[in-house]
Amino acid sequence: MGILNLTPDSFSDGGRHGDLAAARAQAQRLIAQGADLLDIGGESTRPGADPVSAEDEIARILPLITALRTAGDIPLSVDTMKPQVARAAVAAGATIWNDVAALRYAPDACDVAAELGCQVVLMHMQGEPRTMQAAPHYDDVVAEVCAFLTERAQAAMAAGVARDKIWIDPGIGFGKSLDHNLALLARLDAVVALGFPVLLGASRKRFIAALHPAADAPDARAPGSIAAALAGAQAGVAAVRVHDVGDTAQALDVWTAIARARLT
Ligand code: HH2
Repeated sequence: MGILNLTPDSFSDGGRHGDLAAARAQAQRLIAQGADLLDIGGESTRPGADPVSAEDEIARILPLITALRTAGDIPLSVDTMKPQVARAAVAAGATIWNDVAALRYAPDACDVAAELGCQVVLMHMQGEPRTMQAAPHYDDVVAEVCAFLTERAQAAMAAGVARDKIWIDPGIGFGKSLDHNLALLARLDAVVALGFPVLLGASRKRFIAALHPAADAPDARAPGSIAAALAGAQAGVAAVRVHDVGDTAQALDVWTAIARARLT
């Protein structure tokens, strides 16, 4: 899953694809590099980010979704917490609602997901984006994230979302310390064992710089991001959400070939 943020302030690619022509060009680059789907976002969820109105978010993302839907058939995902934004994106041709709030942002979120009939990604986050990194705390992060994801999947299904439309995501970096992120990356098999396809989003995140201080700039974090993606592949995740699509695709192709050769 290639990341395309149409935000002025995303931690890695914020402000880079502001106008429609630049965003379309970036989408074409990600597709050429091997993306199987694109995740389009109009609000940054980085720690400390300022909230955006639904109207502004829709105005940022809709022209691109419409243009990409007309030009080709790559599946499109909309990265939003707001049912109103998901509704507009799906009407314009997105087929996946990627929700970092796991359908908790608005009281009608589960009902809207059911009504839209799209796929939905339920991500774990402790707290809310503005303050989530202040003092994250867990007694057992893996068990608590798994319990949360199970509860959210049940809530979605109780509202009428079909089981086979649900993805889950442990939410690397969302209300988590370095140790919490590492514990989750080490036990992705436990998340996979919950029985839903897992999306992993570790790309260019801050924990990489914590482990390798020379990677302070987000776009210097591709190698660490790829290491995390390979840990995901090893555990059986269904997709990785990444900025560096070409490099990640190359690493995954080699890793997959080695894994297959092991079986023959
Ligand atoms: N991470 C980010 C945003 N959306 N969605 C899922 N499902 N999983 C993630 O890990 C995830 C996500 C944060 O990264 P990015 O979009 O690059 O930055 P920003 O939130 O600043 O726009």
